[in-house]
Amino acid sequence: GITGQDGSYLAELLLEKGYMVHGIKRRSSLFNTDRVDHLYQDPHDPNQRFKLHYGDLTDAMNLTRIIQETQPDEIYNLGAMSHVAVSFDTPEYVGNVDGLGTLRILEAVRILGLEKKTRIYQASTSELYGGMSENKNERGFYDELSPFYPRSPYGVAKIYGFWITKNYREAYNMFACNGILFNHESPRRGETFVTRKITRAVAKIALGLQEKVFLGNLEAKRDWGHAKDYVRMMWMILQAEQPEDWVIATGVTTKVREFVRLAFSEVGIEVEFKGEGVDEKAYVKAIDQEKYSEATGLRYPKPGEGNNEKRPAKNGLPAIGQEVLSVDPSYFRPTEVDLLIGDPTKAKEELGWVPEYDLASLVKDMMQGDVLLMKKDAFLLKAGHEILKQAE
Ligand code: NAP
Ligand code: F7E
Repeated sequence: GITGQDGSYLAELLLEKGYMVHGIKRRSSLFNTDRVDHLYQDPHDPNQRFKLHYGDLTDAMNLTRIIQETQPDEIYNLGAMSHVAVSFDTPEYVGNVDGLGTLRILEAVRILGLEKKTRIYQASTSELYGGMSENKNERGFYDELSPFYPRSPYGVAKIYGFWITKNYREAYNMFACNGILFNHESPRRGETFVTRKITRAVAKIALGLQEKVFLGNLEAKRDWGHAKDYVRMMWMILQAEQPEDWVIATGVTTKVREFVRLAFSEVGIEVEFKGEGVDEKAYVKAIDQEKYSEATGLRYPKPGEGNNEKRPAKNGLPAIGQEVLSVDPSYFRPTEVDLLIGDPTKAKEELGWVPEYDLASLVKDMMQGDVLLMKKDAFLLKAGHEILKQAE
């Protein structure tokens, strides 16, 4: 999973700590290493400390060979088809990669006789809880003892990964741990997860590159942290004295609707929501011109100069009254996880984990990243070039 969001941050962290990092990338018809290209090292460099191998979690022989060749001290299994909604479309594949893929790594380590040498981190997930309210602890959170009730093929596959990791720890005395991580985001988050979809769209709307965004369930609540904080904890889990399972979360839960509001606010745009259910929409209520200019580098026209009037905003700056969000039921899931909130007390008290980001600083970081990214598009368009139409 080195080419993914977490894999890229973890690779940076391990390199900083002096590790030799081996990662597995999948063969793809396009380059798929954008997130780690800045870490690339020439294989002819005698001091190479970052190396990518072709492989796949569905290929046991390939995994076994790579583990044999590299003899790792630590394995972080971050590889997965990680999109919950897509898992309803590709359930068998998800079972194979996210479930059996975990077994393939554990079994390879065992077959190669590396049980005592190699520590294993398994990327488990808050999706295991399924948001069942009766399963929260007495303080209203999910913790390491809360029962599981997965609500998607992704969650069901990951529960196999969780239990097979625990089983290999108990059966073969392996240092194999689950990190039960709640949602974590960043400027490198996959573009179709809700936070990144929002920050990309809001940046485009602010720059006049897009008129509105369509989302699904605005009522869903998630416990969102920053991926940088969470990969640090992955490393700490493998440095612990005993192999155990750990919940990593912020302990704060927020609705998707509120995330939208916060993202717009970062570029000085106040939005108001009107209507209910599938008819709910968001409109621009006010624009703080100073904040807008500071965030986008564009001057917002004064009243009377045109842009403050209600008008179709296509390829123009956002206007007061502009409809910037609609609900599209095609983004609803067959079964939804309504609310997630985690209790990271064990991680904080026993491993001394202290997250650096809260929700406000996470949204700021993501918005800054996406405004910068979309400004490149605006620049290209202005110069007469085409820009990619990447949306879902
Ligand atoms: P991500 O950005 O989707 O990255 C997933 C990684 O897995 C990518 O490198 C991907 O490769 C790789 N992968 C997918 N299928 C594979 C296969 N068949 N064989 C080998 N590699 C494969 O996910 P993330 O957000 O970094 O999350 C990392 C892990 O934590 C995942 O296991 C995820 O399920 C889990 N998790 C994530 C969160 C979260 O909020 N981010 C929370 C809890 C748990 P490509 O780049 O080629 O697609
Ligand atoms: O959805 C709602 C959606 O896709 C969050 C993965 O990293 O975290 C992630 O799974 C919520 C859901 O993440 C849209 O219905 C509304 O309630 O960003 P998401 P997720 O499903 O929580 C867990 C912990 C993982 O382990 C996973 O790997 O937002 N939502 N409208 C939407 N979601 C998406 N994607 N797109 C929408 O338009």
